Order: sequence, then structure tokens, then C-alpha cells
Amino acid sequence: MNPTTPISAGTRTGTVSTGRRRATKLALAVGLLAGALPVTSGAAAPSSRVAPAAAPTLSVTTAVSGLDHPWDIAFGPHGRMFWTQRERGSVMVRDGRGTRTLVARVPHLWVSGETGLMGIALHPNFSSNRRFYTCNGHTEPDGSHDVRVIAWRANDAVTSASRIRPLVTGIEVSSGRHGGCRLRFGSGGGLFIGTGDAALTGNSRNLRSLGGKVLRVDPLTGAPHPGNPFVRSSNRKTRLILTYGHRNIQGLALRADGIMWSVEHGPDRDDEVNILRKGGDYGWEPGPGYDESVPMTDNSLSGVQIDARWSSGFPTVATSGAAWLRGNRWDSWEGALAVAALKDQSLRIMRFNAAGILVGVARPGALAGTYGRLRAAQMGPNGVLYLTTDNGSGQDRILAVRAG
Ligand SMILES: [Ca+2]
Ligand SMILES: [Ca+2]
Repeated sequence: MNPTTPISAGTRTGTVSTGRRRATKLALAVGLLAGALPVTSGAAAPSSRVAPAAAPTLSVTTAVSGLDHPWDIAFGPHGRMFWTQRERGSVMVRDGRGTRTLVARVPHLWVSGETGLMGIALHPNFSSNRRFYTCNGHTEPDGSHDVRVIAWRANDAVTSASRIRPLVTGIEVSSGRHGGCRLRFGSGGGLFIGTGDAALTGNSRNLRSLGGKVLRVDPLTGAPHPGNPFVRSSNRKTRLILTYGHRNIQGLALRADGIMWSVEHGPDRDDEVNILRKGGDYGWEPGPGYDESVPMTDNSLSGVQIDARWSSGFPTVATSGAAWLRGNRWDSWEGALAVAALKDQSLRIMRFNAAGILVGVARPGALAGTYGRLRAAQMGPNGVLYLTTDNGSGQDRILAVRAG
């Protein structure tokens, strides 16, 4: 396959975009108790009526306070919670007894605009190999920058960590705008890396750039995942690509069926939630001079573009991290996607059916405008959802959200 030619996504689902239609009636039916908003959906209308379902009552507590731009969260054995702080470049761990430890500080950190220390993910075998991964803006000795993924190994007590190696380097940057970078493991053990387009024209759909992509790599070697669509390409970067045509991936979330979903920022309209399909083109291609007055999914581009499963319409709300809700205390929201939003300062609960079609969106009042900007979402032990705030000035927190 010619790696420079956008491919047709043969795995596209059966949904046919019928344009943006308001799902007001449905949203009202689903979210009677939860402050549901009318939403626009880039996907087709639901194929069947969904009975109104009672939303769970939420309680929100502060798990950790006194933080500064906590960007991502991960959970390890024995109740350990990891988090990153974007500007401080610190990887912190709180153990099961509540003791907080600085485990690592990223060297040569480059903090600029939206870029700094961002995503974190623990290897699925962390309990035996102690490996984890971070993604950060980096400064080279010559003063140049990139975004890169670093592999770390923690000591047995998980009180310190040493760098094993940079796993993926050369993710393009410009000013620090649209730096990505979320890390999550897939069901097959590959490490997914969601990147931003660096606010540069010509990255997103260019298969020789790592910007505006979802990459998938072997977490031990950094080699391309053997199932990647362009794995036989002669180009190092092309081989790492799973999907392309993204603007700025802020969320990745693995559904229980093993399918990875992404969350992206739109320009002035159309934040998106997408199902990731191998080799898929998600249709973002800004014009010369980074002209953003183009659709988030531009179907007029060559080849087939994959439509979003949810989009914000106008204006954007700046959707960021996302997690699938697990545990029966979530009641009718079990299996729904919880999506944090920065600009809109709220959490959205998006319910999709097994085919990935949106059936309802709720915006729980307990998390709407109460805590400022919400950055990360991650499920912890016992069916508790954790969120980070992103307001700065050392006032940020990690919130624990319990249902039932
Ligand atoms: Ca798109
Ligand atoms: Ca097209």
C-alpha cells in the first residue's frame, strides 16, 4: 500500500451520516433526572427508541488536593493511584494508605502552550514488570523540541522510578499548541498514543508525520504493532500509525468489547468522539496557513472519511479525557462513556449502543460548572470514576465520583 495515499477505511461501520440533526427529544427522554442537554450528533439517529432510564445519584469528593494541572491518572495494584502534572513534570503516586510520593520527574521537559508532561499508562503486567509510560514535550541539547513517549521502571516499593528509554520520539511540535498526548493500552497489549497535529497544516493526513494520529506500538521495544495498517512501509513513522486525520486527540478509552475510542477537540465547532478503525481517516485537513475553517470530518477529501459518533455542534466544549463507566452502581449509565470537558467545565455521560450509535447524553448537575475545567477521566477500583481539574495555581484536585 502506498503510505502517502489516504486509504479507504474498509472497516467503516454501517452508520450513514445524514447530516447534523438535533436529538433533542431523545436526550430529554434519557436524561430527565440528570440535567441532560439537547445534543447534536454527527452519527445517524438511533435505530430504536430507548426507554427513559433513571440516572444514578452522584456524590463527588476530593481525593487529592493542592495539585497543579494534573493531566492524567492511572491505577496500579494495591490501590495505588498515579498522576502526572503538566508543568511540574512530576509523576506522583498515592499508595493504598494515602501516602503521597514523587516517583519521577521528567528530565529535559518542555512546557509550552498545551504541551508539558501529559499522558501516563501502566503496563498491563505492571505488578510483575513495574513498567509504566509517560508522554511529554522534550528539549534536545541543541534546543529543538519534540513530543515523546518514555518507558519507565518503578522500584518494588513504587517509591521511585528510572527511565528505561525513550519509546517513541519525533512527534512533531510547533508552539506547543495541539500537543496531544493520551496513552492507553489496547486489549491486545499494544500501547496507543493519541497525538495532536501541532497546529501545523499538512500533519494530520500525512502518513510521514506522527502528528494528528493514533499510533500503536509494542510497549517493550517501541516497534510498530504487528497489526498496524502500514506496518510494511519503509518509513519509520508510517509504520507506527493506526489511524490518521485527527486534530488533537485528548482522550482514549477502551470499551469492554476491546474497541478503542477517541475524543478530540474541534476548532470552533464539532468536538468529536470517534470509534477507532484500523487505517481509518478521520477527515481533518486544515487549509494553507492552518486555516481551520474546514469541517472536523471533511467528507469531500479523497477516500472515505469516518464520521464521528458524537459531535458537539457549535460551539465546542473542549472535550478531553474519557472513561467507560464500570460497575452496577452506575445503574443505567453502566457501560456509558464519561467525557470530561475543559471549556464547558462539565462531565458528559454519553450512552452508545453495542453498534456504537449514540442513544443519549446527560450532563449531571453535580459536575457542571462546580469544579472548573475537567481534564482527565479514569476508572479506579470499586467502580469509582476519577477526574482531574485543570485550573492551575496549585488549586487543582483529583475528584472521586461515586454513583448510587
Ligand atoms: Ca473527524
Ligand atoms: Ca471523501
